[in-house]
Amino acid sequence: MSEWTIERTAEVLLEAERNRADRGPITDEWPGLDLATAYRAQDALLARKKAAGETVIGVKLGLTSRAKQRRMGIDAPLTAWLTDAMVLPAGEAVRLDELIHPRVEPEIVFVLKDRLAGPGVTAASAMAAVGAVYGGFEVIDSRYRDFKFTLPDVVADNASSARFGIGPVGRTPEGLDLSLLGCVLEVDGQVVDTATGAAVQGHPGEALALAANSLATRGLALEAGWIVLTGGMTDAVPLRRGSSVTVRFAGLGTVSVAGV
Ligand code: 0L1
Ligand code: MG
Repeated sequence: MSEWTIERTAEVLLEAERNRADRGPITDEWPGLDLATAYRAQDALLARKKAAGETVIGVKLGLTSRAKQRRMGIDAPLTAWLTDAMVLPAGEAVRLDELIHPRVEPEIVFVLKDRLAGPGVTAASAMAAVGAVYGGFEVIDSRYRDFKFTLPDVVADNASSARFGIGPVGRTPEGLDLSLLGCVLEVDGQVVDTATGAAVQGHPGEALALAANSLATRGLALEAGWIVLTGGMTDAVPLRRGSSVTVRFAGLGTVSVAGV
């Protein structure tokens, strides 16, 4: 077995994604995988996706809510990349044979009208760069068995990214109190969870500022036109064949995703 490196980590995780084969945490085999190295592995994974034709269209935050942090046993947020291959057009079902063990979570989504570069970005300056706010969902699909990982593991795995969808209603942030923006999460018509935007770092604008400031430490910025998923508002629910997950947002419409 060859030595663990950044490039090998990226290749192993990409292969797990392509083959729909979960695995144990990389840190079990490479305790030296620290957070900074994991972000370099995430970038190496992105470079492979770009070489295969994918385009970066934004950024996602993960583990920004207490519900998510508690479930995953990790108390720090993280950032990862969104590419065009992850977009699930409205009404399109998720093919479960393309994924390992998908779970769905509600997200408050921003589309940026301006470039946003840290350091020193505050929630207020972050929100000034937002062109539109949407309700949406993320389908996560960790490449680690049973979603068991440490922070560096999940960072290297591009924060379990798989698919995401955006709802039908985009509104400018002016006049919206995002901390009070409610969502109701349903599985096959049954309510399973609820949250408000305050679940996401107190206000989703704080999550956006966190993304800009965190990218700045790597010499990167959020670009105008990019999509930002601010992080699961509730725990994620499994997506099963023949089943559908719906999120109803206050003032931002309803999004649904089915598993086939
Ligand atoms: O939005 C999120 O909190 C996604 C977190 C990604 C890690 C995971 O839950 O697998
Ligand atoms: Mg998410």
